[in-house]
Amino acid sequence: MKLHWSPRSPFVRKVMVAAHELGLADRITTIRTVVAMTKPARELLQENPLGKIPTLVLEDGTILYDSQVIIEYLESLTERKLIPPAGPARWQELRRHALANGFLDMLILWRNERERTPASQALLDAFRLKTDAVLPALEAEIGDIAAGPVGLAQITIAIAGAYMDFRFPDLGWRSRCPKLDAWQRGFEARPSMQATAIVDA
Ligand SMILES: N[C@@H](CCC(=O)N[C@@H](CS)C(=O)NCC(=O)O)C(=O)O
Repeated sequence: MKLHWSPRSPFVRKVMVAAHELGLADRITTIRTVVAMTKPARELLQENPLGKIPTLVLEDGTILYDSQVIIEYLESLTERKLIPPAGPARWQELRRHALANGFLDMLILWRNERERTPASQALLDAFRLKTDAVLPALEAEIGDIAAGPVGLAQITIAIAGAYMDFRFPDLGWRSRCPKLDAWQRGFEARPSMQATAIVDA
């Protein structure tokens, strides 16, 4: 299978970390695809009309996006699960994933906005206010989250943490969230994270 990929994309990294955790990384061929919200990649639009990466192309031509759908597909190829199949644990995992994933979406919008001239101060303020709500929420929950197996939520939280280090060092999230910081350090030592480090290339 082929994955539209970039070394800087946190959502691509999320998929690749999941693929490593599931033991499937060597079945994925990466295709370097350059995307930007202001410059849609025209060739990619034919496979994913949203023009976003990650986009996965299967051997039979089936196309899958977005990152959660791709991860659920990868999961279907293995016994190992990243999302509990049923019950309260499933809803908890999906809700925690939605928190981290929505946060990541917002960080990307924030980065775009702060590079725009003139930026909307109302949007910048709203992004900061939401970040000031999300970080304590993650800090409060990380103990319970860490007590469970590695899954979709843990992977996405770690990707959001690494993305903040990469694009928002000024947020100082690690000193604001000591429990999250300690957990992140442990998670970053996993081979799946080591094999997928973000490269600014
Ligand atoms: N919800 C999507 C988000 C993917 C996304 O935002 N990807 C960014 C790169 S990290 C992208 O392709 N941006 C180009 C664009 O929005 O036009 C997912 O989970 O896969």
